[in-house]
Amino acid sequence: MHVVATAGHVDHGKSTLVRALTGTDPDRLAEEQARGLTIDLGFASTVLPSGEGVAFIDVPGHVRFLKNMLAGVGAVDACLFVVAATEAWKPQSEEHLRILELLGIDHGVVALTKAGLVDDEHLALARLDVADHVADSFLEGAEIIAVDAPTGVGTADLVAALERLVATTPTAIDRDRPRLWVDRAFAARGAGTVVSGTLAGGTIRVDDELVVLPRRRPVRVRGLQSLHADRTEVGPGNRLALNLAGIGHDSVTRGDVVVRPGQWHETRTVDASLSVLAGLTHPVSRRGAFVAYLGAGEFPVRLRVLGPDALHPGSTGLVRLHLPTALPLLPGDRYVLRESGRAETVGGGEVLDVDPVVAAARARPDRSVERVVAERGWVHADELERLTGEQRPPDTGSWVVDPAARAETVAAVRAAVAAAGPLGLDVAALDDRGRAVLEGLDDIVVEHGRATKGPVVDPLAGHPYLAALAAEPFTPPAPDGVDRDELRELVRRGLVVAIDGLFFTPDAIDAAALTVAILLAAHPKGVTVGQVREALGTSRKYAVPLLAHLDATGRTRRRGDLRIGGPRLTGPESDPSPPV
Ligand SMILES: Nc1nc2c(ncn2[C@@H]2O[C@H](COP(=O)(O)OP(=O)(O)OP(=O)(O)O)[C@@H](O)[C@H]2O)c(=O)[nH]1
Ligand SMILES: [Mg+2]
Repeated sequence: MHVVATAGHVDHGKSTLVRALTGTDPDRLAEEQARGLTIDLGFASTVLPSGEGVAFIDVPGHVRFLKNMLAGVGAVDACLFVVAATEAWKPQSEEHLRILELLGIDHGVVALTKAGLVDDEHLALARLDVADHVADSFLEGAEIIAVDAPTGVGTADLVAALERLVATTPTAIDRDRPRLWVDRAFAARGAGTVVSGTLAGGTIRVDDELVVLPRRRPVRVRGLQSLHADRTEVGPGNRLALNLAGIGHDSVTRGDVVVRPGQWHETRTVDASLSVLAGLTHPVSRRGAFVAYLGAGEFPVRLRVLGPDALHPGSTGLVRLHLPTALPLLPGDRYVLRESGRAETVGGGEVLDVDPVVAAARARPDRSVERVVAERGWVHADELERLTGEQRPPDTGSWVVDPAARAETVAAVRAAVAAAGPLGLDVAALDDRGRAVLEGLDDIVVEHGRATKGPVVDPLAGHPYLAALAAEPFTPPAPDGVDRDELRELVRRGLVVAIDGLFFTPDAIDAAALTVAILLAAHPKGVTVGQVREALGTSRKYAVPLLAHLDATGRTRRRGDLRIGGPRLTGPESDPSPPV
């Protein structure tokens, strides 16, 4: 289903057109019937020949009822823009177009009504006039269909244009986060409280436990209807009537919101963009009594311009809005701003931040999730979704953390572990963030609830050449097939010792030194290369360079053909030999 709102100046034929298209008179109030004037929103639907369902929200054109018009257009996909050929472009044609544009509606078709009351030349001029006025708006290039209700001329063309319109209008997105702004609430005989609205963001089912905001009244869905048919579930982008248990019809009103509990950040302060209408005759500053139209509601707001003191007509800036009650809002929600004192539409924009944490003097809101994270440093992933509508996987515990804030905590944890010394730091002494960071630190070991600095793990420690050397410590294999850079790095890190083009592990050299020490204990006058070679079970090819290395590192000394202990030789009882 697509939901299409009418728009246009008073008396231009919106309701007549809806009745012609659906067979239902959207003017349901007795007063509307008597005065031939739409006062409040009207609803009617039809199924197009293509099989697509279209629900119309018929809005009043009279400027006095503009707030009712605003309640109806907050969640629609597209518009049926009505201009009477007899009068052409009028003030509320302009105002409605601006409002739709501020609300981000970007699909529509234009009906040039009362075509039978003007001659062809006049009709052609009216068409040019309309095309002129919608240029540079979302309706630029939209189809303009001349219709005449009494004779039915043009109705079939309009139906065809509506089919093309709904075919090109994207269907509503299901984010599993349903939100229904209530545009009607009433008591239905035998059913109790019924609220209706245009559903966005997700599906609502019978028996769902929901909450009515801002009063936070828990309710249960007793039944639901769409297009007058009972349903067990209704998805986003549909008109929906909810029969609610748990609330009296006088406790819920237009502008209230029905949502799932726990899915929304309820806010009384938002940062938003504000595009000031070019036709305004004065700048917008904090002075003035403003009303914001959000969803189907009308809320008196206090406003502060962020940055400059005032925003000039035709410009776009940033504002902070203070609401009278907490509402379930998300970045991307659109609003229209009116000044109640002057009864004029000032402009409107997009919610950018539903929980500003930076002081107004410094706040520079935008839609970026990274900004929200950076301004907080640490934010729980589920909270971040409530604040932005976006899902980001947590990177530290259950948090999404700004890199700078994480680095700060990592440094603090490392310092605390270092200060705790060899006994280690009691992990319970860290806060949740510190513990979450600890889990990701490779250089810190947690045992029995205490964190200590762990051994430095060398990424090359598991290198296969090391294993090959360890298997044959005194007849070490040549480094065939070992990457030259890796070999150089193994040597640089001391994992491998290079001696005259041969490679040994440091353990092999220590073991050779120990073997020499043991031999010397039995032969205090000295040992020959042959004795050492035999003791190590190797050949001269390896024994000679090994002994040369022991000489060079002070563990043995040459005396003629013999080796005696050097100053650094460690004996079998691990007593250093006395210097000779
Ligand atoms: N001749 C002719 N009269 C029309 C046509 N469309 C509407 N009218 C008449 O114009 C008058 C106003 O029509 P509505 O449909 O009530 O106009 P509206 O735009 O809904 O008016 P508001 O809701 O008050 O803004 C009624 O008397 C209609 O009969 C048309 O195409 N041709
Ligand atoms: Mg009407």
